[in-house]
Amino acid sequence: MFEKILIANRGEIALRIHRACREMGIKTVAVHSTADADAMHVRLADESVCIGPPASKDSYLNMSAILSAATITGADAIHPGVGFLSENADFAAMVEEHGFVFIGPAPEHIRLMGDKVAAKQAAGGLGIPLVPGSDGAVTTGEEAIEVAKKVGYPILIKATAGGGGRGMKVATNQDELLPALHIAKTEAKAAFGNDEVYMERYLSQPRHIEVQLLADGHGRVIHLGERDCSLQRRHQKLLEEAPSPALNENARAAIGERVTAAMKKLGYRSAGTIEFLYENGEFFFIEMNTRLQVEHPISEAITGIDLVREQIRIAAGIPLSIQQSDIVFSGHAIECRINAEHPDTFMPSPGLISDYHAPGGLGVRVDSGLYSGYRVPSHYDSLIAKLIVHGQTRNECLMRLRRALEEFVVEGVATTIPLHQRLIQASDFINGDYDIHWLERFVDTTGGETK
Ligand code: MV4
Repeated sequence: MFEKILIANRGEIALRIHRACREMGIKTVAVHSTADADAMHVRLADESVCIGPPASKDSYLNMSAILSAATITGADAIHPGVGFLSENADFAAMVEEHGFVFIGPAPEHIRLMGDKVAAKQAAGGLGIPLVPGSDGAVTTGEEAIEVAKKVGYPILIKATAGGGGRGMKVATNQDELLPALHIAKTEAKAAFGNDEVYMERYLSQPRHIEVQLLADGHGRVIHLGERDCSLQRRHQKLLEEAPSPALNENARAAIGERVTAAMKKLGYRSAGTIEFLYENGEFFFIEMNTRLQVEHPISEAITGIDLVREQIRIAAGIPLSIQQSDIVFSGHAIECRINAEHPDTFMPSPGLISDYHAPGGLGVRVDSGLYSGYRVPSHYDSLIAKLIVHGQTRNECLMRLRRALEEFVVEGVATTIPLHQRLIQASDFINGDYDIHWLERFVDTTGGETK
């Protein structure tokens, strides 16, 4: 087992990884920019190294600075966390080339799943259900018209180098198709330096459901059920829940088995998440994330499995000690992302935390690096805390979540706490009756009422 792990990340996820290491008796190295010198994970780590000025490109994305920090501290392995370099295949390869263990998948799998067309073709070949569409990239208008005839309208044109909602254009009929194709290619070229696009049938009211998996690279793959991440605004998740209110036991087992069989065939290693659109009882693959995800704690809450500990054990070459039959799903969990943003305008709200009190009690977890006197920097994403609440039923979880949000004190910056308090009172949400477009409508129609 590793003696020392360098955590190549910041904020709440760096603290989360530090906690798993500490419980495993593994020493931790925190890296930080000059803006994060007072961060909680830096305070708690066994060692810390300043890797650069605030800008991410000069610090948390600075591969050579991170590798140098690993060298001078004698780290055995590097955990990339989420975001930053966590899905950078070149970084994963460099880590291994420099003699450290990358706590994550093999670089070739990171690269494969980072190319949206190659990922879709690989997923299809592994038996994962796909959205009907083109077989790879579409280059000419004639080809686009043929694909659309086969697939049917409305059609979605997606940039191969896109992802996260960037570079998508809808065509509702043939008259709109060629102009949409031209615009999509032009915008993709401008945004990603690559004008390649592919086509899919457009699903108009899907849910966004993702399946969490763990694979040890020795042939054992298990799934930890699904997470419903449909409540997003401009592709930013705000609240996630597990299990999805839309799935029953059979649907859960069916998609779980398809995913684990596929990842066995691929020879995947580490934690991974397969993202689906779910509409009319059918799953359609959209992307695979080859990293730990922000919302992983709700899967931990309903299974009792520490995903970061399992990632570390897998990276150390230890076969999975749990098998699918050991996994018992228990209760319901919801995660609220607490962002330092105005709850109506979503404008970032960095600043000094003048007072902080985290809720507690049975079934309440807060993952955050905040403390009274901490200054939320303006250089990074606005996530400052995750409130994860578990209950034996969804109703119990909702009641507990309402109580925990009332207890949560964060003074000095604006936060999304009032938005969550409004959201969990909405009848559609209480009924679990929402799709990927619901939150934007909710915010647009009820925004500004933060009382
Ligand atoms: C789609 C779709 C509808 N139909 N594909 C957005 C980002 C990327 N993950 C894929 N996305 C979508 N792909 C087809 N064929 C709708 C979306 C989408 C979306 C997906 C998940 C969560 C939120 C979303 C918000 C807008 C659009």
